[in-house]
Amino acid sequence: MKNILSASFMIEMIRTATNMYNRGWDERNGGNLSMLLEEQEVRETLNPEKPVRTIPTGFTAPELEGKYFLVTGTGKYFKNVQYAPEVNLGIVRLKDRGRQADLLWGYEDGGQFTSEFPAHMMSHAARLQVNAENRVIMHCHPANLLAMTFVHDLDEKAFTRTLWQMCTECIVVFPEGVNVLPWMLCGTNEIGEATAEKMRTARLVVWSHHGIYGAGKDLDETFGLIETAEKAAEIYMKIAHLPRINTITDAQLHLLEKRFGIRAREGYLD
Ligand code: 2HA
Ligand code: ZN
Repeated sequence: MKNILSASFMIEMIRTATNMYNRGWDERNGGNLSMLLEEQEVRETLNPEKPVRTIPTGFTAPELEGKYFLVTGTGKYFKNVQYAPEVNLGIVRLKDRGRQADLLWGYEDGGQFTSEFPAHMMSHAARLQVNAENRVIMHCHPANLLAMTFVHDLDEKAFTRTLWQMCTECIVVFPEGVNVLPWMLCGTNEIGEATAEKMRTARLVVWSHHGIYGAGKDLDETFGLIETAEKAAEIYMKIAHLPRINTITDAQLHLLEKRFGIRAREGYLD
């Protein structure tokens, strides 16, 4: 059997968690990351019929039964993932209509998956309905997006339009815009359900005064989505207190739609 640490999904996961830490998006145990794995790639590295232990999930997600996920651990620091992946990450397979997860590898100190497991799994289920290629859910605490939720209107259209106006390529990267949740208690099924609902119409969901969720087909795409939104928020925070004498107009945003063959979220442009 192939060494699991040399599997491409593991290498990519470790690199991404490390990049996220280095960006300052994941202080202490902040943030969490999950990726849907193919059964075949899992079987190349371990025997799924021999679970280490079984962990209750606290929710039901029948559509995810039998699916495999590589997930960061609760209380674990992204900073440390590269040094001890077998402690900070785990591979689970959901069973019993999603109510339980067999641990197949990892969390070697007796730990378990992230406290945001409900938000991750419910978001996976929602995104898979929209696009069967979506495999990654990423949560982190980028400073400028967070800062923006204290000073900007939280209306989704207004928030999205501001981000689109901050860098020319934003509308190309996330034409569906960003959805926004008000402050909610994290780690609960309620915030998981609310996030998944928002994931039906956009791959980015801001958690006010907390952070952001991103979804995508792979780790690169998802990282890039959050990176682009965070760059736009950074520019906003640099200029928000200054008189704005120029902007990217709606007419220019329409030109970008044409040039890149994308469609902005219905009703978001004049
Ligand atoms: O502690 O980011 O939302 C990890 C988190 C919770
Ligand atoms: Zn968080």
